[in-house]
Amino acid sequence: MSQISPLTSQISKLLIANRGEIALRIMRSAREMGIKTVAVFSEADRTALHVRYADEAICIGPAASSKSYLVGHKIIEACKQTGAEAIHPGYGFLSENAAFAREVKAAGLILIGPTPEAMEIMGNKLSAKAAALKYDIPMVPGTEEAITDIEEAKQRAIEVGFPILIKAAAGGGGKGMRIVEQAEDFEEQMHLAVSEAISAFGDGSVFIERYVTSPRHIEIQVLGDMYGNIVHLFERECSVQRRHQKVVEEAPSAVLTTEIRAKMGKCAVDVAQAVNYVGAGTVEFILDENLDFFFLEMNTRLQVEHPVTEMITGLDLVKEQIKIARGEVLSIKQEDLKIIGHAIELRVYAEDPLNNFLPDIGTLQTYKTPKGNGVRVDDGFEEGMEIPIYYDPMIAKLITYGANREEAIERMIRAIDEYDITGIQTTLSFGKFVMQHEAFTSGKFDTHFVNKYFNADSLKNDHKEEALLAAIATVLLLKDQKVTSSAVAEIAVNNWTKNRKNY
Ligand code: MV4
Repeated sequence: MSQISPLTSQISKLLIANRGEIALRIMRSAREMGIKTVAVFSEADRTALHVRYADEAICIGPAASSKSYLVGHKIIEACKQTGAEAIHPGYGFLSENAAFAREVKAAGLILIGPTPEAMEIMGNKLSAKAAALKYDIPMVPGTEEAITDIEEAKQRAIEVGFPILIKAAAGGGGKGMRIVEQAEDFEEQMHLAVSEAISAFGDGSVFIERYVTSPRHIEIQVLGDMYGNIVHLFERECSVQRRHQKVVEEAPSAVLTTEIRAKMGKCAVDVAQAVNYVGAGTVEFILDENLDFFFLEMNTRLQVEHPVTEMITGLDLVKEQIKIARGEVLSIKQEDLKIIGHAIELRVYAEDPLNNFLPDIGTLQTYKTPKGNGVRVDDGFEEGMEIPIYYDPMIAKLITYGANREEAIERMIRAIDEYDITGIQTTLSFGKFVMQHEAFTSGKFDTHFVNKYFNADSLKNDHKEEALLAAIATVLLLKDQKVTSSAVAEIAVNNWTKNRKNY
């Protein structure tokens, strides 16, 4: 039962400062709660689904995000114009921007998210680690402060042991990260890391950590209210990634024991506690071969992969975020939380896995989503729509749920086969490759999965089989007609190119 707390505020209209699948995802929860929704959109998104779904919609500028979705004052202005009392920033764009969070507050509006102070501390890996030092949180050995003296840092690197990893404090997406194998390369790599960090983040602060060579990336979902109550909603395994872009996520992880899960969960709650965390957040860890884990950083937003946590806990994270922002006391107790079943998410990108994942733009000529038991599709497109070039190439998130990991995988394969997309190339076939790979099914994989096992040929064989079947079918069809074998071959190839699923 939820308690009535003294500080609740009314949210009758919510502005969603985002686009695509996540804007729709947020609006659906708001609508279920009886909250009116306001969409903002760029000129490229006039006909987008999030605009049509919302109760009201305001154009905030040209296609480029820097002129629309990233312009804080236009979004605050849209709230004033429509009477929205709160803003949900989703992920990306302004979601982790502390300056924006302050402007929203100053305008008398509610930002669905943590305080600007928490965003700021967690926005820097060094200040995040410093905050976590208050508690007994395992961290990778290295330097606790930004490196100012290269010789001193090199001595520390020798103490810690090579290989070491240089990281940018302001970093994200693997930028400004460099592996150093031996002491004599240290100085050169340090200079390269600093200049990369300056050009990417305008901040050249770097630090070092021992390089964990084969880690798994495991993160813990947390929720905190305004009264210091914090719970964790277990882990998500996100090791299947390509160039720091996650491709497959699942919950729970195939390798965590109940004991490690509880320890990691407690650490995540402590990290959140260290910054008086309010709202939904994610604490990121790496896990080594001995199942020892280390805190890396905290993301102060709703994450793309949040649905897998929703599936295994039965919670609606967006609703929880809104209730927290209204000032309600967390209605969830840690001891009541339980993992039920297994969920997997595949990110469907408009990228060609046969061509080095080159972004593929164009029109969704066919777009039919899979349905049925245990299948959830979070998307923002319809058949006939164009994928705009201005934004993230993610078309959809395909999420499957099962009683256990095997069933979730089987459902994912079934759902991938049912998904019918033509007009653009997508990562669906790559997802099927992952689901069928022994390293994935056995659970024995790490962040190197894609580099280690995937090349375009692994998919081409799949297509060869399809081509052969098409050829046989064509021969059977034409066997009564007088045609040459080369003509049969040509027709077969044509049939195959026309009919093959564009995935
Ligand atoms: C590491 C690591 C190994 N050792 N830190 C990459 C992005 C940033 N979030 C942290 N990252 C890593 N930090 C130490 N000390 C390996 C990675 C890493 C990684 C982590 C999570 C998911 C994917 C990754 C891919 C490459 C490297």
